[in-house]
Amino acid sequence: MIGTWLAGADWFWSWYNWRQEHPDERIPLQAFMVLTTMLMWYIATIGIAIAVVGFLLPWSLGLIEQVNPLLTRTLFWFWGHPVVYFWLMPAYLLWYTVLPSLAGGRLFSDPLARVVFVLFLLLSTPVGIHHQYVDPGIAEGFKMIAMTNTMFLLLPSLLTAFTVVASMEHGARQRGGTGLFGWLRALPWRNPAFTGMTLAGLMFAAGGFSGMINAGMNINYLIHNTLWVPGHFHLTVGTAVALTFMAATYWLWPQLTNRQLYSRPIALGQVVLWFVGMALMSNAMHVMGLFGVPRRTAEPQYQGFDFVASFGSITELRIQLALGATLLFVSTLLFVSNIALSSWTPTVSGHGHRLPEPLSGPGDSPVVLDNLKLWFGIGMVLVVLAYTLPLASIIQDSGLFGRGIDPVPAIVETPVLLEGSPLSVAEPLASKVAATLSGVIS
Ligand SMILES: [Cu+2]
Repeated sequence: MIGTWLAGADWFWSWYNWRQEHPDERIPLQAFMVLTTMLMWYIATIGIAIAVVGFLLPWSLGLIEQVNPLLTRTLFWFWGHPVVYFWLMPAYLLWYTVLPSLAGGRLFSDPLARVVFVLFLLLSTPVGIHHQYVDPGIAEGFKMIAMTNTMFLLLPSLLTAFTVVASMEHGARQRGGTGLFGWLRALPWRNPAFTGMTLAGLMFAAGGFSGMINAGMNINYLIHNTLWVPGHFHLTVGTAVALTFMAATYWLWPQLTNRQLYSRPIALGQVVLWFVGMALMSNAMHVMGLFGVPRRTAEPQYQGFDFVASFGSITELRIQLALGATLLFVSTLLFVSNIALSSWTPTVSGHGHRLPEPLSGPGDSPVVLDNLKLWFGIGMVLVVLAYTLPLASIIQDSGLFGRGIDPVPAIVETPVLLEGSPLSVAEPLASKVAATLSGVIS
């Protein structure tokens, strides 16, 4: 993490020097995206730095006797949500600045892209408590605030979907595409970099929908700690980010090395295989999660997963998951070997790719968008608003180093009120869901 801080310091130093020579110019879009991403990261890492340096390291060195688990969890999730934006924002950078040009067009709107990155800087961090909806010891109201902030985060993602698709449509029409949807056929689907990034963006939309379920405070209880959650992040980080980076490698590699790609058809097959494999794997994970299959537990030691629902049996879903994972593994091998073999292809010059100017340039947006100090300040204020009271009440309840209230599973040891009640935890959730479903269907 200190490495990332230093890398960021280097980029800010470059920006500062550039600013001295260009006092009145707008920050180039890609540099703006890098700088806002790093500002977001500086805010986000405060939480994990305090957790590790202040509590976990002293604890592991024997300097303190115990930590307050709720406090360190909260500091962890302070960082644990925005860390996903540390991966996602570079993918967004590629979708905004490289994808339109691969599609044969130009970015639809530079100002909208800046607004999106500012929104990510502001809203990524004050939402971490949405990972703690079932943590005892945090008042419901604070969870509600985290949920509201999280729902606002949908805005930059929806803006991105609009801007990127509009840019692609512009590109397709430049290439002779016509009709309401007919322009889709005019896109360069044989280009692995284009197809990979586009499929990644498509899967990110699906990930956004399952993310809304995760973020909803009431509906989260249905999927919390089930296989649904890994299903969700295989769409976001596992595809939106990973597939975009692989696709971008196919674009960047020839420019960095002046060598051709070893095989473009293999590259194209690789990105499609990733998409298909992930569609199977994450679909199976989502559905299994809905039926209560836990995450992090390979073989649940209790019964109830052998029913047949409208989606098929758990065994079928497991086969689907395994098939998807196998395709992903093959896809990974194809990617790595294709890039490795590209180290020996003949060198060719003329690979440099200049990105075209946006249709609506930075001049169309207010200068205040480039005021990084202002956005950083507002971001800090939002974090203080979102976290001061929850952290204060956690510390007030059990102290900086107190063990805190007992964790939830204690309730299983004393099932006084649960005997025979419909909420009995002695019976697996899945059979409850199955029973409810069959009741609904019949
Ligand atoms: Cu999150």
